[in-house]
Amino acid sequence: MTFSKKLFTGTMLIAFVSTAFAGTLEDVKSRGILNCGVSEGVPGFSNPDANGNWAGLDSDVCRAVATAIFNDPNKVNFVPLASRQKILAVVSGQVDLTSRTTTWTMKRDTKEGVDFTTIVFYDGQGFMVKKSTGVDDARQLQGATVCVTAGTTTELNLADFAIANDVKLEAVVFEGKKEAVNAYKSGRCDALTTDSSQLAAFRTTMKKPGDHVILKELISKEPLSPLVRHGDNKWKDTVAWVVNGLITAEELGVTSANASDMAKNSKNPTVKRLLGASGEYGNYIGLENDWMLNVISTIGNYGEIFERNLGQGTPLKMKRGVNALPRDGGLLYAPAFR
Ligand SMILES: N[C@@H](CCC(=O)N[C@@H](CS)C(=O)NCC(=O)O)C(=O)O
Repeated sequence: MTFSKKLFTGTMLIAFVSTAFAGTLEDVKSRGILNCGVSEGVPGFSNPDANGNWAGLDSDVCRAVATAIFNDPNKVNFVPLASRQKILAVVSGQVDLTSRTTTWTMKRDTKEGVDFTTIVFYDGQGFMVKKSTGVDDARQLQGATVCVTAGTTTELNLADFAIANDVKLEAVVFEGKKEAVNAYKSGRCDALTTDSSQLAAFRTTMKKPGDHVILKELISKEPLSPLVRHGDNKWKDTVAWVVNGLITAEELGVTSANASDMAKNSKNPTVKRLLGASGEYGNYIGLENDWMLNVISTIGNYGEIFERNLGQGTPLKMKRGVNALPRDGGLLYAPAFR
């Protein structure tokens, strides 16, 4: 046995309520606001700023969906969810969608009552350690204590990693990320593990970020995707095609600055479809035809969202890497907009 685990706080989620639902899109329209599940605070993804406004790539996906429906980015009720709640909140109808660093896995997709929409960020699980330890490879963590959050793929991958590499690790499991990060900060654990992008985000909150290193090796695939309740295909289409539209806009060079001009003047047939100047593409998903024009004018394309929240001008200074378009060497690829 190479892996042991301690559960620190034990509140388990109680059975979920099953409710009768109309179509989610119709519910959202008649409610007049989108209930969007986000994290409890991950800089760059979903994090309340000093004024309590949610900022980040995941929060911007919520705003993009609201703008597609209402032409108003403020028609979002942000619902902070701990990791354990992110699936249940969608299944029970507490939120219309969860946009919260959630990995698309087969079990979640097939057994847990949710559907994933489209990948917004390609991530992988990593480790952060204090520089002073001299550790530069996860296999050197022999005998280490590792802080981790409950209800995550992280917890499962850590166990797999220990078994596959015959590394003896002690997982110290916390209900919330705050507790896990604070435990690492206080020296309770030798390492902290989660999605590598989140480690980069949490490092910015350390007293001396330079004292901590994120090990290069990634031990898992974490394709992050917004998720909706299983079985409402129309709503799934709506959310998926808003994100696909953000990626397509970047491919086509449509930005917040030029979208309205391109809607009027572009001769490119794909641009015209995207911006509602030709075809009925908005109507296909129950929206107005200028849905993406409104989204891009207000929120920007995927590249603008990435740079604003995660890019070089932010404390995270993240490179696009695999989250670049294929023409720039990345994996971010939307299905065809036609
Ligand atoms: N991508 C993984 C991990 C997601 C995750 O969000 N993990 C922790 C990181 S410590 C977390 O809960 N972060 C944000 C929060 O608690 O609000 C999953 O889908 O399970």
